[in-house]
Amino acid sequence: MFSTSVGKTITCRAAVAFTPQQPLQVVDLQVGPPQKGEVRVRIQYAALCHTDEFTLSGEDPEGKFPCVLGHEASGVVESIGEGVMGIQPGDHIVPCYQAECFASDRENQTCSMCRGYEAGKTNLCGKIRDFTGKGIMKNDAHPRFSYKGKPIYHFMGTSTFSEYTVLHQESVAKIDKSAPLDKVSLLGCGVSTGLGAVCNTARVEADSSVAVFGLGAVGLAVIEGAKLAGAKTIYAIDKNPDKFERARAFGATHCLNPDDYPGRLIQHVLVERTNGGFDYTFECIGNVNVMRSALESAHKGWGQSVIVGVAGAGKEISTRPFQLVTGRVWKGTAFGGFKSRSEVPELVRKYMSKEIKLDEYITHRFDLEHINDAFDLLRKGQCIRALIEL
Ligand code: NAD
Ligand code: AHE
Ligand code: ZN
Repeated sequence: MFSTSVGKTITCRAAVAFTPQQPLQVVDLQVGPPQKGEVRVRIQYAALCHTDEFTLSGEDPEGKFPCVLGHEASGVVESIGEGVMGIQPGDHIVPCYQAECFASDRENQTCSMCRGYEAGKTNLCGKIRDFTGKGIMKNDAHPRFSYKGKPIYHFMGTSTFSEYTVLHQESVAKIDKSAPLDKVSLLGCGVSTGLGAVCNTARVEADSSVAVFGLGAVGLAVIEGAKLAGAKTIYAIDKNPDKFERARAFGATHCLNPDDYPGRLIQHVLVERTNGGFDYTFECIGNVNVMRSALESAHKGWGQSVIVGVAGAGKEISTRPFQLVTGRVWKGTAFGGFKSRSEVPELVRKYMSKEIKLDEYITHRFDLEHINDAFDLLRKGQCIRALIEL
């Protein structure tokens, strides 16, 4: 199907972020062939996550421009480089910004975080992270993208707002070919993150009480996960009341807008209303003040608060240490603690057997030429997941 392009540079349409805070430009981009350990993929669908908008805003200290954004997607393998194990042209895949390395041969050793005892402690992989953070590939420390002869950087090791992208094999989760590629693209970030924050990071138990701050796709997935875990009470908190109907449909038992309590700290309102606070709270916004509210809404003695949202450059969290001395636990999560390449295929299976939702998160669809309209909707809080069809 792709035989004519193998080993050659492909020219394709891609949305390039040339400078922060400016609309993406859809241009003809050159995508080089995959080198050793790399996989070139025809991206089929890419959703917008708040992290794409956050990076475009210039707030991410790691943001490197010009770049191709996008990290929540699905596609089909076009070609593979030398030494790639277990992935073939034609395979259906989900790119994984959070990599995972496997020991497949002597040359391809696992990193210390994916190996042995440590592997049970974290889903973070150290194999390619230094390179993906710099927007380049590990093999030669250069990007595979170029425009008018100048390099264009990768983003989060994925860069999915392009018809073709090149991934490290450590960032490729091979999935069931019968899964609908539009829906399962969401498992590359937001939905997996929210579900995993509940079941892996917090380990919410049946009958517990949960508060979710921020009702985008990530917050909704936390609600879905909390309902699946059997939580008795699920508070959904957002400043945009348009988000409440969907939150209730996902399983929220109470919805609350902090703006309805002027002059009061929302944690005080919540602690009062729940007779002491929640067993588990989740911040799904990226606002350090809300992170504090979420921590201080957790119950004295045992309440856990999980930071999921990504805060801008220079932002710091604070609370009175007494909040922790008196038993609250403050945690964070990346990709919901899931080991990407091993566990994304299992999440796909759960979707196929109707154990988890995906369709309900997709509110809009655009072609690549209209990707800036999707960014506008996200900024205005009018979409959950907008899918770009490539
Ligand atoms: P989103 O923009 O769709 O949703 C954010 C929600 O927060 C919106 O509904 C908005 O109205 C609400 N909100 C904003 N300010 C608020 C405030 N002060 N009080 C209450 N509600 C407020 O975003 P998303 O795609 O769901 O992502 C959520 C966050 O999670 C982002 O920060 C994103 O970068 C981060 N994220 C983290 C991970 C991870 O692995 N840790 C993965 C995916 C996304
Ligand atoms: N680069 C930023 C932080 C960005 C960040 O925290 N990213 C999340 C994923 S957001 C997905 O939508 C994450 O999982 N980070 C772990 C990692 O290894 O990147 C900064 O502040 O420097
Ligand atoms: Zn994301």
